[in-house]
Amino acid sequence: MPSFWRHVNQVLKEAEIIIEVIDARHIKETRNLEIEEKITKAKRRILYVITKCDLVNIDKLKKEISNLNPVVFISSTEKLGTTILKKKILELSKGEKVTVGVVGYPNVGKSSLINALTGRGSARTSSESGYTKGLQKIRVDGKILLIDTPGVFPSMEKDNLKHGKTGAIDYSKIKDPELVALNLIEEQKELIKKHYKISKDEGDEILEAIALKFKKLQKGGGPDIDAAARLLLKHWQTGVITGA
Ligand SMILES: Nc1nc2c(ncn2[C@@H]2O[C@H](COP(=O)(O)OP(=O)(O)OP(=O)(O)O)[C@@H](O)[C@H]2O)c(=O)[nH]1
Ligand SMILES: [Mg+2]
Repeated sequence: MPSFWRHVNQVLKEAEIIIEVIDARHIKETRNLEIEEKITKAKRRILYVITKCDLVNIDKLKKEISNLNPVVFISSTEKLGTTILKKKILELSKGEKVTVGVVGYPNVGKSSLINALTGRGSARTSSESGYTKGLQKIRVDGKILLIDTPGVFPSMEKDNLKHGKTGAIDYSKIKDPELVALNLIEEQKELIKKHYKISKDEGDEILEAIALKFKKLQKGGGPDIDAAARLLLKHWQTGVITGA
């Protein structure tokens, strides 16, 4: 069994409530239905936490996902929603002491969420995906104990496009940045054009304009599309481009 499933199974054993952390910019893509099924089978309570809400229009988002329940909206960087989340956890535990597992795709913001809850840098974070390696237990207060976990994909999922877009695969490690970047541009065209102040409409023209803007040039002086694509993915993954 791959080690990440061992971790997930361990957390399912120890925690009464499981928080599934989901990226507000990629709700569908960062929901892990396989883990959700395991949570249900283990008869654990699931609590959906939508994070990175500082990067989206929250009112629009709330309308889009009225189907997730119970759900809490968070921004770890701006420490928004943390009090509501603690309240929700205690509501689910009926005020009793509780252990809460924090699971989700790589790089969605699990460790940052834990730090926002404790108010300390207790869980180590990084913009690099796959940063958290083992389980780490972190106490929030007398009642709530959290378990940080390494990010997991559904076991059969090999979707490089999606993983590159969501940051589950780090921008520095994406094999075909141009393809992933073009896909992201198709999905977020207006946001990206606005961010870089580009008026072009075609994906390849937009990448070219980014290359010129940031002086990503080949030896001959032409635009380095590969480098521009990687830069766009870096900006997207690290939250430089915001739709809030
Ligand atoms: N804008 C914004 N960025 C965030 C937020 N939460 C996390 N991030 C960023 O997302 C990246 C990943 O955060 P982590 O907390 O390390 O994510 P993780 O899910 O623990 O990642 P792994 O351990 O690698 O699976 C970091 O660059 C964080 O700064 C948030 O609420 N808003
Ligand atoms: Mg982590």
